Parts: sequence; structure tokens; C-alpha cells
Amino acid sequence: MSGSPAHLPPGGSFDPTAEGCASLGELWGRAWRTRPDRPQLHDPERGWLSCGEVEQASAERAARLARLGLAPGDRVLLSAESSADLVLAHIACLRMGLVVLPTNTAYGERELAHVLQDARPAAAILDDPARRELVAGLAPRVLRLDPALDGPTGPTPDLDVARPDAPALIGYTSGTTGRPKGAVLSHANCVAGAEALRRAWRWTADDRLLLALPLFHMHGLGVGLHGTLAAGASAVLYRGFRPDEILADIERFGATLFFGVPTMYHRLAAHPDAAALARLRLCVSGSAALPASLHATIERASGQRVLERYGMTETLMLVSNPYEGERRPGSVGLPLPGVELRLAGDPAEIQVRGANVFAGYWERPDANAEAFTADGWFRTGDLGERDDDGYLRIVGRAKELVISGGYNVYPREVEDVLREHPAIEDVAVVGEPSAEWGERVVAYVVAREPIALEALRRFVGDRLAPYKHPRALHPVAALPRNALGKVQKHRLSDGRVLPE
Ligand code: MCA
Ligand code: AMP
Repeated sequence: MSGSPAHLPPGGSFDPTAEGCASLGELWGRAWRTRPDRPQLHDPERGWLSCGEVEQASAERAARLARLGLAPGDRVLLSAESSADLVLAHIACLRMGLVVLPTNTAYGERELAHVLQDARPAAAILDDPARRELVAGLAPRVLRLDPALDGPTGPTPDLDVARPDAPALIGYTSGTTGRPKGAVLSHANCVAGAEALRRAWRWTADDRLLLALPLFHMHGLGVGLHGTLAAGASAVLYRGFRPDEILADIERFGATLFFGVPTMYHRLAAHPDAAALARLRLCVSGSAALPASLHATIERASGQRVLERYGMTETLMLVSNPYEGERRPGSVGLPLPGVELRLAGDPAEIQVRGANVFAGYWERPDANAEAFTADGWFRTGDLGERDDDGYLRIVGRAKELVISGGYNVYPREVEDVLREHPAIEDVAVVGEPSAEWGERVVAYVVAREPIALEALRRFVGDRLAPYKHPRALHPVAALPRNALGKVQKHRLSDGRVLPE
């Protein structure tokens, strides 16, 4: 089943490879030059930057990065809270052919060290001085995220000439091994990803997105920011999510779009001013399942029928409910333009192909061999089922993954750290249902001596980002294992070991 016409405006067709835009810079440049005076980015400190200012300020930063000796193909780690400076540094890197490693600001020393040792970037750019200290010595250059990027200016390097297959981003995502691997997304992948959304969601230059998602994961970055730039539209940047502020700003900024994870919608729906969502042209939810009950609560409170979509770091967006036509609660909708999707095996795994799908993980032939089928389809690790009209539902996961508040937590990574505690003999980490977070991280522990949750969380400390910390601890006498010794996690529930 491939990219559905339901997503296209009447009479529209879609062939991402025939778009004639080889690189992100080329795609964005079209819009910058068509309307240089239109506002594009709002940051609480700077106010509005126009399209022309974004083009010019990103070129100026590229000149500084080139003067520091950075050259096309070099990798650069970027880790910062949302700001115009972060966006301009990101655009500068991509325009001059550098490969960006967007990195979560919650990562502690271990998590940062892994990314730096694996990807060996030529420079790391961070906003927080304490985190710059942490990575000093682990990257050849550590730069401050300010307009000068710690360096003098110089001649402007060649801009917007990256080839379509040149890497643009490496997004780190874990896996069953617990050792995060870098998904390499090319310029063509990112162009296809942004273009599909522009068409499917009828994104135009008149749209204004309230962008409170972090800019170090694909939801905020590849969907929110890149989509805005591709459409020549505008975005209001937030450092963190505050429902009060978002609901008030819908009117203040004349916003038309909001994208969020289900936890954000849960908090918006509970707010006395939730009705303000009615003013938006489109609300999109993703990164985790939006419960049908929450979909209904939002509709009751505001009349908004949230549009749910499904994607991954490795593929950008894959499937979406239609903009026109039925938005079906509990379903992620139909394949986006340019995406081919099939269900294979029993239970049925979602497998995909398309110009948006990455070519592989950074220096991980082992992982690539597992991630793709022999005939070239990417195995998402998500289990799906289609109804008679072709709408896809995600019914489970073949991969071990907990999604808490839209952040992915790989149990193996947490178990490895907990096992280092001297009181812990054995441990299994699972996700437990939570109305607010979707799932919460909980640990079932076989302890050599009694241990309290708080002590365990202190021990985990900055070995793991706070969103990966266990929220509950259940002592058990032994973990249930099958004949091969594998822990039967489905038998761990409500703090107990269920009988077989
Ligand atoms: C914060 N905390 C969390 C989470 N976020 N704990 C578990 N799960 C989380 N997601 C911790 C904080 O460290 C703090 O811990 C405590 O919870 C209270 O924080 P609070 O102020 O309530 O949280 P918040 O700062 O308001 O954050 C909630 C949030 C945030 C806004 C929902 O989690 C968020 O921005 N989520 C979006 C993540 C995202 O962009 N995912 C996309 C990746 P303590 O009490 O210990 O100090 S997936 C993706 O990109 C693919 C392509 C896709 O399909 O989209
Ligand atoms: P990430 O590795 O952070 O890119 O997360 C991708 C994973 O998030 C997917 O493989 C899915 O398991 C999950 N995901 C994203 N969107 C949805 C959704 N709408 N419903 C359920 N799961 C989702």
C-alpha cells in the first residue's frame, strides 16, 4: 500500500524525487527569497526574525564555522534549549554541508560521551556552560551557542550545494542492545519528509506554528522546524511546554498550528482555557499513541479533532490521518505521499520504503542487516493492523521500548545501569500504563538487601537522563524466565509476577 491520494489536495500528485530541490538549504532558500520580509521565527528574547534575516544570519554563522576550519561532511553535535540561536546554528550547519547531531539536553556525561565517541564530531556546540565542561576533551572543538559561535567571521563558504544523498542529520536512537545508534538522514530524506507534510497538512506560508517541542528530536526538528522552513511559514519557539502560555498565545500570535505529544494534549485538555484550541487550523499529535478517550476529551473541550500521525527518527513521518476526510481516533491513518507500507509476518510488523526512509545507521553494519529486509524494506519494529478502509492501527511493538511523555526509553539501557548497584541482584525494566505519561518506567528488582526508590534514583543520578529514571520500584523474589532464560516481561504487572 503506498502514499494515499486522500492526503493530497484535489488534483495533486506527489513525486518527491522530481521536486528539483536537492538539499534542505535549496528548498528553504526558495521561500526565503520569495518573501524576505515575512516573519519566520519568534524567540522570546529576540522577537521576530524575518525570512531574509534567517537567510542572512545563517550565512553569517556558516562563515564563522568555515573560518574555524569546519568543512562539508564534518559532523557537529548540537545540544541546546530552543532559541533562535540554536535554529540559526542548525541552518548554518546544514547550508554548508555539515552533518548535525541533534542531542537531548537532558543527557548526562555518559550519554553524551557515547554519542561523541561513536560519531566523532569535529565540533560540539552547546548552550549550557556546565555541559560544555562535560564534553571538553571529548570533541576537538567545543563552541558556545552564541551569534559569534566563539570565532571570527570569514568568507562565506559555498552554501546550499549539498548533494541529495549527502548526510544532513544523525539522530541517535537506542535499540535492544542498549547502545544508541545513529540514524543517518540524508538531505533527500529530510526534503521528502518535509514536502510530504507540507502537502498532506496543507501547510502554507500563512501558517504559524506554536513550537514547544524540543528541537533535538525529529518531532520538533524534522517535523516542526523543517516543515515550517519548507513551507516558508512561521514558528514561535518555546523553551519548555507551559499550557497557560500556549493557550494564551494562540490568539496573541494568531497561530494556526500546534504539534504535541499526547502528554501535552493531556495537560491542555485539563486546562480551564482548553477551548482556545478551537482557533487553530490544525492540531497534530504523535510520538506515542493518543488514547481515543483523550481525543474525545479534547473535542468536547474545544471542538478540535486532533490529527494523529506516526513516524520514527529513521524515517521521519510515515502515516497520518487525512486533513480532509475522517480523522479516526485510535488510528494513525493512511501512508503519507511518497511512503510505501506493508504488513509482514505474524504478528504483522509495519515495514516501509520511500524517499524519506534513511539508508542505515552510522558505522553499524550489524544493525543495518537486522533493520532492513532482504528486499530493502525498513522494519519499524512496530506491529500494525489495517481496517477495511486502509486506516492503520498500531497494536504493539516487536521491539522493547517504553514511551514516556513522547520520549523513548530503552529498558536495556536502564537495566544495565541499575545492575551496577551493589544491592541489585537482578532487574527488569518495563513500561506501566499512565494517564499522563502514556507509560511510566518501572523496575522489578530482585534485591540482595532492601533498597528504596529514592536511593535507587539518586544512584542512577546523572548516569541517565531524568526521563529514563524509574518512577516505581517493585521488589520481587525472582524474575519470571522462560526455558531459555529470557525474562517474561508480560508476566510483570501491577507490581506482581503473574502466573504463567
Ligand atoms: C520530563 N520528565 C519526564 C519526561 N519529561 N519523565 C518521564 N517522561 C518524560 N517525557 C521529568 C522531568 O525530568 C522531571 O523529573 C519531572 O518529569 C517533571 O517534569 P515536568 O515539568 O512535569 O515535565 P515537563 O518538563 O513539562 O516535560 C513534559 C513534556 C516533555 C513537555 C511532555 O516530556 C516533552 O517535551 N516531551 C516531548 C518529547 C519529544 O519531543 N519526543 C519526540 C521524540 P524530576 O521530577 O525527577 O526532576 S519521538 C520522535 O521524534 C519521532 C520521530 C516521532 O514520531 O515524533
Ligand atoms: P523515535 O525512535 O523516537 O523516533 O520513536 C519512534 C517510535 O515512536 C515508533 O517506532 C513508534 O513506536 C512510536 N510512535 C510514534 N508515533 C506514534 C503514534 N502516533 N502512535 C503510537 N506510537 C508512535
